[in-house]
Amino acid sequence: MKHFYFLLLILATYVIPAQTNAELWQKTSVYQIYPRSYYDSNGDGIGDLNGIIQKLDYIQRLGYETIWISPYTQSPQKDFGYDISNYREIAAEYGVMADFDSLVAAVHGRGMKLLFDLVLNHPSIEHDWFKAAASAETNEKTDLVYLAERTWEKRYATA
Ligand SMILES: [Ca+2]
Repeated sequence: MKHFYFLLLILATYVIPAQTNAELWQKTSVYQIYPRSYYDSNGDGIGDLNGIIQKLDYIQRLGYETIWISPYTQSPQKDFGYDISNYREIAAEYGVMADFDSLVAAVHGRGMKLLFDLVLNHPSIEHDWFKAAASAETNEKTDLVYLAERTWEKRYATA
């Protein structure tokens, strides 16, 4: 799936020509940021939202109009942040919600756009909905979470 997004990014950036009636993704240039390895503003060795803010002028000088940020919400980091355990809270290592609000304001203040990489199709096993769905055969979350893991559990339980 990550390769699909990369291909989409290439198409949006280089292949599809800018058109006046085109959608944003068809006409903008996109700078993709993986926050953990981008810019560390507080010296803890982990990139963070304030680090992104500090680099906005640089990104804009490069000619980019839109920033696409890989997941930055709470995650146990078993899939490099793509395993979200809470979609409503900023991961502590990246900052707090006020930092996120500052990032949005700083991006928009430069006339730039911001894309969020919301990974809704595979939350962490630590997400509340996943835990509820996995706790029993049927409950109110069972239909919301597809548990491929159960296949694995059954496979290894009989081995
Ligand atoms: Ca940091």
